[in-house]
Amino acid sequence: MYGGGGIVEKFEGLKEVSAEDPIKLAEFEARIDRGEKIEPSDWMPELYRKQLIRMIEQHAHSEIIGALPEGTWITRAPGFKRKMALMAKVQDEVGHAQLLYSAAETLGKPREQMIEDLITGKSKYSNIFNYPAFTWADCTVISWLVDAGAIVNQLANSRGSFGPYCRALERICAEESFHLKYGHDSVVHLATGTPIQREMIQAALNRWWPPIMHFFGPPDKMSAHTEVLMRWKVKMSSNDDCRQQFLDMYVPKIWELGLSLPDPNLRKDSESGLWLFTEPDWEEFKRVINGDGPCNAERLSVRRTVESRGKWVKDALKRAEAKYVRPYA
Ligand code: BYC
Repeated sequence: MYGGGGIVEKFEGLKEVSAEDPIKLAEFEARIDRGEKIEPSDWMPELYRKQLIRMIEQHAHSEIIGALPEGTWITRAPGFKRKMALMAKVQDEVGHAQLLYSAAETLGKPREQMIEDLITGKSKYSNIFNYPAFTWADCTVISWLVDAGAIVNQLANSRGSFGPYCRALERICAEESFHLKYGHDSVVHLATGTPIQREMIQAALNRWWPPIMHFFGPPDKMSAHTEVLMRWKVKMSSNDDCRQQFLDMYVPKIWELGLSLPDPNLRKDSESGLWLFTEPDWEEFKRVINGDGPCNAERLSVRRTVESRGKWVKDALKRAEAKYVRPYA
């Protein structure tokens, strides 16, 4: 089935793949087809390594930057219980970044380089975190629907081919499912509250809907990486499939709360079973992921400040030979 030539032909446009040893490539693809996990010390095509580093690194950056819009609400959360829950959630997101940076490091890119590429704007991170969380309702929409979208994508990919990424995703999904419950509870509280609370949550939903539609990535026909990533089981569900699954699971729940969505064309087609919607503005998406969204500059500036303020801690940790100096009493 895997005559090396056949595989290489399918990747005709991809010079890097056709330069690989065809026998090793065939063995690699056969392992993937059998559902085996690829581990960091196993042979892998350079393109697989590169694509994984790109995707896992962007994912890690998204977690660490994603902690910022909700993080700003910790001091302003309504009530002690919600403050505690939000604090734990934000801490989890930063923990997810740690897991993901470790998974990406196994592929050979040092963490310092990844952080450098984030703060210099070289690497991407999720579009969604470049929008402001003006009100507490914005914060609850992130906790519910952004986490919901993330779970759809991550649950699928946790069954993928690269061992360290899959194991990180399994743990992340378990934690995200608590976030989802907390987010849902917070949204229900507002949606069943006073008229002002209902107005707040509706306004937040209207603001976040377009970036949420963007969150799953461009339509499959415009997606640059889906084909090769799905072939090698890094992505187990395409951008369009994840978006459809999200709409199927969450639009009815949003409508049940008496809330509306800012898309008059949004409906489920009874024949195809697919959701129909107005295409979100893909030009805006491109601008935002390339650094020109409402909050990109602010988000990166926070990370740069954190890096420069925390540098002495990292330097101290690296100097194992340095003697501990007793502080004055
Ligand atoms: N945002 O060929 P495509 C969380 C880029 S955080 C920005 O379809 P691919 C949370 C894409 O990178 C969890 N950029 O790409 C945290 C590519 O650009 P480059 C976030 C995007 O990789 C805190 C170009 O567009 N989840 O849950 O096949 C609080 C072409 O796209 C986006 C992940 O990171 C986007 N939305 O598929 C609360 C999941 N979409 O690299 C919650 C991991 C596309 O060629 N990532 N681009 O310059 C993935 O699953 C995939 O990378 C994507 C995109 C589905 C996002």
